[in-house]
Amino acid sequence: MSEKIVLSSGSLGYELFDVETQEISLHKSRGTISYKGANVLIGDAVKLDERGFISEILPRKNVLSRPKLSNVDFIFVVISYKKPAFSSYLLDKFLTLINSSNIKAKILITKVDLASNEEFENFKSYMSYYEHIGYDVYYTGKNSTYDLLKIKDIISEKKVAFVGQTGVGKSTLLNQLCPDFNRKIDELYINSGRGRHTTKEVVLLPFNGGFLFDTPGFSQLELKDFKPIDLAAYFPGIKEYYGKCHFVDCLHLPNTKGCQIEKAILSNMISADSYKNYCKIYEEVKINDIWKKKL
Ligand SMILES: Nc1nc2c(ncn2[C@@H]2O[C@H](COP(=O)(O)OP(=O)(O)OP(=O)(O)O)[C@@H](O)[C@H]2O)c(=O)[nH]1
Ligand SMILES: [Mg+2]
Ligand SMILES: [Zn+2]
Repeated sequence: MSEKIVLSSGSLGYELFDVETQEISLHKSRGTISYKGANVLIGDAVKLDERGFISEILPRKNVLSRPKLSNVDFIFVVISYKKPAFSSYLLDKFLTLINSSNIKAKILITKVDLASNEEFENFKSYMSYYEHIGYDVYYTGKNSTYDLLKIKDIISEKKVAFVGQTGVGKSTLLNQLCPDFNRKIDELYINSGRGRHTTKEVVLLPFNGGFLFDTPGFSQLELKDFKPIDLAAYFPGIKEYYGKCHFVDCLHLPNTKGCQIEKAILSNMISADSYKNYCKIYEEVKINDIWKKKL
């Protein structure tokens, strides 16, 4: 029997896509099946038994822990220029999480139509730092195609996930790429500080010989399983210096003797903004770690 890819999950079972016939069908799993401790994930390749039950999860190429999905070729971290306001802190945090899963990330800035020409030019030059440290940056917005065609080109025949804060326009972008997706989109609601998610579950959409993941946005992102000492190994721009400081247990905090990071900031190789984010996220990870040890 040919391989099937898990597109979505619901009360009736899993929607599976047959790679050979391109047909979609609904199947349940026989009992609880798992691979390396995780049950069926959207993106998994699975096998069916003779009665049509999912009986095996094939080895995964990778897994992203939040949102939970598997087997991506790369991930677009989606951040809006405005509404919600661009935050390099969130961007750095998300890139760190993806780097720790050993998945390639690209950056996608939405809603650039809300910037004046001058603001857009300034913003692009701010984002050139991220290009400099190895991330491709793409722009989209309403009323113009911006980088939409380039995006269409690089996602063809690939498995690509769009992840990011709620309301940044992930589902809108998927509809721009393919109106037939008919993804539900909504205004961003802020009720007592918490965003309301329009997309509720991870789904995989077949597209141009590949697949696209639409994912629910988050309102808060925690790096739960990180050790403070390891943060630098995954942090964008800083990871390249990991292990190069004078002391092997260097935490790269301000005024640390022999720290290469400080030197790199002085020579503009690491941005001061990103370093501020590193210090802030370091404190969060440290507090999380202390709580974990107490539990
Ligand atoms: N001006 C402008 N508005 C946009 C753009 N993209 C999306 N929006 C608006 O932003 C709001 C949220 O869009 P969604 O596509 O639902 O956002 P999402 O990221 O899928 O949100 P969740 O599903 O909750 O994670 C909607 O009102 C969209 O019309 C854009 O490029 N420019
Ligand atoms: Mg959505
Ligand atoms: Zn250091």
